[in-house]
Amino acid sequence: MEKMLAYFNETKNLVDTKLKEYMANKVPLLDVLHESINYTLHSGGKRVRPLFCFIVGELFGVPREKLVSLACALEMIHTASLIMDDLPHMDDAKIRRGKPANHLMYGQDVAALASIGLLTRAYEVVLEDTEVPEDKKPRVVSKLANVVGINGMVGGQFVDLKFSNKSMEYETLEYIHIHKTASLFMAAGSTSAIIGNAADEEILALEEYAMNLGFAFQILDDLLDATGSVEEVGKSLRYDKGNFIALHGVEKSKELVTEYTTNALNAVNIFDDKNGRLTALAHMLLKRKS
Ligand code: GRG
Repeated sequence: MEKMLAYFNETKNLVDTKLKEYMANKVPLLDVLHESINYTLHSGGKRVRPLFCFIVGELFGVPREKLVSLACALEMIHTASLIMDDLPHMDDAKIRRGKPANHLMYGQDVAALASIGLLTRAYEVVLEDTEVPEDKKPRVVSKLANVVGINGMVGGQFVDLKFSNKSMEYETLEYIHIHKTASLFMAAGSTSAIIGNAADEEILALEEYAMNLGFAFQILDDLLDATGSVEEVGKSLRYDKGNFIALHGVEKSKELVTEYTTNALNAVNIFDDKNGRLTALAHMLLKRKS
């Protein structure tokens, strides 16, 4: 586990440095917009999606410099979604990563623009990166667009806003979490695998792993909402909407975390002794407290 933590910190530092480069401001008139973007981009995110992207790259022998723009793009999409999710007409959250939400610092107008600015920059950095093979870019960018769009996070957020309540069907909850949370994990795995020339069955195995891990991650998020404190978890907690805890209770939800994690690990058995870091990542996420 210590080795994994060292690897985690290495990739996190690489991503942090590159994100600063990508989001450096060259136009003084845009200072406040960049401040708003960088406020949330560098407010202590765990960088889990980039980490998964690098782990998958390693499976296929892809050097980190070929993946760093993609890893940053995943984090930019994730951060854009957090800023938007916290807005008053969405989740109306006041605290994110232990700090005031972006719109409370910069206003709703600036926060909305920061989110869109980050989102669009994500596509730009991958497309402009000469390290990413040209023939892979259309498939990678298409996956990244798909995961955000109507059949991805936007759709998941819509269903969450309009249909989430304590008595909703399990299928509705499943739809929300596959699209809001698991799908970006899946895209992190599949886009990195595409750059690594993975076979279709390997991409499918990684998507299966990511979907199950994303689910376990989300149930854990709900458990933290239900049993943690704002100070510990570092964000506004949601008790009001339907979630795994409302549907199954705390104990059953904990069992589900283990069940989905086991499914995730089974999915990547095809990589035999090369799946050590995927196993370590799953165990690390199981232990998270925020
Ligand atoms: C992509 C701009 C854009 C919009 C899409 C707003 C929206 C539509 C979707 C919301 C998606 C969302 C916020 C899902 C929650 C996912 C989740 C479990 C977040 C917590 O992830 P961590 O723990 O967070 O990795 P840190 O703080 O570590 O980065």
